[in-house]
Amino acid sequence: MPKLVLTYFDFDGSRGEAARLAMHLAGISFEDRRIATSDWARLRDTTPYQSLPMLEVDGKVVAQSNAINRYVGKLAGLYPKDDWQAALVDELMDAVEDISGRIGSTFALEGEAKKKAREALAAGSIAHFLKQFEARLASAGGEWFAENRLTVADLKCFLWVRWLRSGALDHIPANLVDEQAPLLAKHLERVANHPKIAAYYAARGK
Ligand SMILES: N[C@@H](CCC(=O)N[C@@H](CS)C(=O)NCC(=O)O)C(=O)O
Repeated sequence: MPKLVLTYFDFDGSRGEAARLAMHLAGISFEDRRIATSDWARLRDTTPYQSLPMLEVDGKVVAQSNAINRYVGKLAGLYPKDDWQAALVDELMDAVEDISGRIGSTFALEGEAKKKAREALAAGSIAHFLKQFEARLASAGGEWFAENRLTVADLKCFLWVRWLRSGALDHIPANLVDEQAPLLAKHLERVANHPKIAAYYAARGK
């Protein structure tokens, strides 16, 4: 196994977390380098695209969360070998990036402008993506997004849905997931209750 160092911000979610979970699930040892947001300005230009996560593999660097998820997913046995199943995993992970980016663009807004943008997203793109993810899940058998087993796609979706459902996003109702996509809410519980994932967050006090 190569020497792995995953660099991401010091929180238990978003773009760096699926790779952490995948390595944890597979028992792959890695350095979990968590950086303080106060250090970010200094580190920004040392990363390939001025963003995190990034993964060092025997001293070489790869960036972009989904590239990292695929690479780590292969090491962890959580990425399909079958090309079609792999394409389903890729589709889901890229779609989560699309909708996360749309939500992310509202962070720069304030006051009424933020409220309007978030309410429009909740009623529009977020509702649409939730229903689409649910349809994809249903067509893959209802439990997992590909291969009838947990893959990095399930981890990526779980983290996004958990974020939406946490109520952390002003003007986006925490009950949107349950209202729009009950199958996805069940999927979240399925992933959260995976014994190793539940134990991981319990150990982190989350
Ligand atoms: N497409 C990139 C997006 C990366 C990204 O925007 N990461 C955020 C953290 S989740 C970041 O680095 N923000 C700091 C900044 O943009 O200055 C990926 O999937 O890795």
